[in-house]
Amino acid sequence: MAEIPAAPFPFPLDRGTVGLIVIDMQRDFLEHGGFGESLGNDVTRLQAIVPATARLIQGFRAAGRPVIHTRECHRPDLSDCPPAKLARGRPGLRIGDEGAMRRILVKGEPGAEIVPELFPEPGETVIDKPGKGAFYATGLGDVLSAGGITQLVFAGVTTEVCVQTTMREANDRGFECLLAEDATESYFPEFKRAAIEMITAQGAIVGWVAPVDAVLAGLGA
Ligand code: C5J
Repeated sequence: MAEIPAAPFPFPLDRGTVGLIVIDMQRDFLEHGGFGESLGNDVTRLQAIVPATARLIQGFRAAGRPVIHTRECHRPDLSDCPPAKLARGRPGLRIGDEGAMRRILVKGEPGAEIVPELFPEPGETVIDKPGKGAFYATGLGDVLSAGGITQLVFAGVTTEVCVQTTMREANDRGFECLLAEDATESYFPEFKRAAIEMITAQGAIVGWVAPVDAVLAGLGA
């Protein structure tokens, strides 16, 4: 056990049961010309966390702890995309439509893939998720229990949508959750700030927040 400096109070990192979950670091959200940018977002904000996220991933690999990646994407026939989700967004730029990186958020298309800098290594789990939360309609819960994981460090995008939703799902399932604050980002700085406040309020009501360096030091990486 290593106690790492965190907000709202130190996090008791268990090197034997902790895993890393990297949420939706996909080309369509991060790269110029992708879905995120086509909606008017500044993707450079998200690109800026790639180096810190890469260091975090390397630290978990070096410590021999699991790295789990997620991708928000749907089957080509969109049968796993509820009509209420499909109808959202800008007409012509919706899930399944043809975008600059082929069909938007469809499994197997270039835009749905993880950015090359953070690409999963062979043997690492990749969870394709139809929702914002990574537990909904996926095998994530089974993967974590099979791996004996009880603590999750979170990285990825966007802080207030898929990261926070998954953190809340994990918290409700009994996992101790810590968000790596410089390895997560939002298109909206005020939303990231607010999400971190929501997560850590009331004595870590959803979980803890700490910088990547503190997590790496705790891992002994
Ligand atoms: C969004 C995500 N924002 N990964 N997806 O639609 O946060």
